[in-house]
Amino acid sequence: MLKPQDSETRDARLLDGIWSFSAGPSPGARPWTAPLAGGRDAAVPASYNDLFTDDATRMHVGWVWYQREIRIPAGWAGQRIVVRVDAATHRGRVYLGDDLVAEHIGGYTPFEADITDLVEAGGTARLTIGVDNELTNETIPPGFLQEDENGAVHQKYRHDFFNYAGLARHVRLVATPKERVTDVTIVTEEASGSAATVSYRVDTAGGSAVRVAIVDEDGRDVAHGDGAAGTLQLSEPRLWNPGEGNLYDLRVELLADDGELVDVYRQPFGVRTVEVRGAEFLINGEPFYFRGFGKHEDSAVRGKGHDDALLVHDFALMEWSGANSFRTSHYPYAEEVLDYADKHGMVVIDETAAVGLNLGLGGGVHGQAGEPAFSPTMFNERTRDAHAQAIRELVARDKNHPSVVLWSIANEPEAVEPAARDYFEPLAALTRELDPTRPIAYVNELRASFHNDAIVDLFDVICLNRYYGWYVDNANLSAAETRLERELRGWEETHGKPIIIAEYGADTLAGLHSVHVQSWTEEYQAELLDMYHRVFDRVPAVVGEQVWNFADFQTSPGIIRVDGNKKGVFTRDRRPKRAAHLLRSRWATAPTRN
Ligand code: GCB
Repeated sequence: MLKPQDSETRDARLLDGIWSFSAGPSPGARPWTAPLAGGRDAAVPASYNDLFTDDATRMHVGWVWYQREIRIPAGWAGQRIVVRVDAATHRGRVYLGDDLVAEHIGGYTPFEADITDLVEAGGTARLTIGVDNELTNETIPPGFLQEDENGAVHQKYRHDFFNYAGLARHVRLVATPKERVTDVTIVTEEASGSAATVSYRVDTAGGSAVRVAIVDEDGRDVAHGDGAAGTLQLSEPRLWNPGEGNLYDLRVELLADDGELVDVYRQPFGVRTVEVRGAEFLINGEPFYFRGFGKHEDSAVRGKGHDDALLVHDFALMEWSGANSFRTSHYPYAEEVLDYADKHGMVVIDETAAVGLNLGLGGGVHGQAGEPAFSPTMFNERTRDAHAQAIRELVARDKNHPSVVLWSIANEPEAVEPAARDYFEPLAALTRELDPTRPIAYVNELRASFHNDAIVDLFDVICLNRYYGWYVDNANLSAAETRLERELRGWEETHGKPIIIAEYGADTLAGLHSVHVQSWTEEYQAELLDMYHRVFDRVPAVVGEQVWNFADFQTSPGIIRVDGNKKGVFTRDRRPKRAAHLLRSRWATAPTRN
């Protein structure tokens, strides 16, 4: 799905702002057929949960409704007109007037509703978007409903971040020609300092001829081609590299028989290759070492609401700390985040929302698994179908981003049960089929180790989340160091693949200090990270370290979290803890690549 853009033939208008909002009416009440009863104001984009003061809205389970008037510009007559929703978490329905025009399941990928035949240029219409936040064992991510003593129903889930919901990203009104570019796929190969091959494929609606050109950053056309698919040669390309966000546009033009311009779309791309060779991760043929963070889309008031100011600031802090990469833990982030990563040469591990497919973990903490995770009554074929769809939509959305170098198809699933293999084998194969150019991974948790992980051989890179010194050997860093090194050497010897430590860290209360070895203090977090770094430097197969987490973030309430997870090296309002300075002294002096 192409990201909307303005061009000579296209127009995209943000519908951000204040919408009328109501939590609660079920679809049976048909709330879209009239102005929302009892509607109050809500901001888009933002999760709705923290906008208000009442717990009923914050902890609401089920449908909420957003509504506003839209006006179709008079100049859009004859165009194809759609409403584009960047994300509706976790299920969205779009109504124009009384008509259902789109439905989508999956909370972090975009969808659109074609309203061409329902609107008139210059006219107005009532737009209502219903959003359902319910999670079941057949959704991605999964969750379950629990009824309490008083009959009240609560949403429960096994992932460690608050179930923020609503319209947290942009909504747009978009006009394109009816004959149009519908998709663009770009693959760069054999990149070297002196030449690159750029293969492209353009999908279209209508029979117009396709003409393409590669446009460099100075706006010059540097290569041309004709036809819906082909290969272009680029001499002396400026490679996209970690720390060097060199980008080109593929300008795609559709031409009528008489040569008239029917549609124009500019697809940004970077020239780079990615490869796993032995225990190395190569970008443009050179070993790359990941330094950075697991992140969240999370901030006060907005919840998961996309915010350009926060985006710019988070990247500034990552660059300050010397990070060259991050993981979109634990769901696809807003498209603007990946655009910015492309432009700033930030390397991305792109993850689906498949988090919590594990009965032995609750919010990152080990519990007792009483029943198998992958079974007809728990995570089953329908869960896998939803997971496959999440992978399809992620790859379709993000395939052209040079920053994305690795797909992570799940975080911490149950990986010891034999049934996990039946579940993951087709998903790994699907990911490779959808994108043969990037390596794939799943992110592993402690209980599946190098000797009993039943799925790791399906993947190219070993991504490990490890909490020695926190959940295991808390306040005993020397025991933690021994265990960590022993385990990493086990992975190295058994599998011979590159290892990225995708999470390591400690909860830390900003402002808490001690001269003693005391968990939760700023000193302990810094010492723990320092210990991990010593071990990483001794194990050659370790090709990356991503600290958990970039910043403190909100979780569901519970006895192991104090107003959320405090493993951030920055606080939720982005002030550095002591560990941030430690990372800066380790990372900011290292070369961007190694
Ligand atoms: C994990 C999870 C992450 C949690 C983290 C923790 O392993 O992947 O989502 O937040 O542990 O802090 O417990």
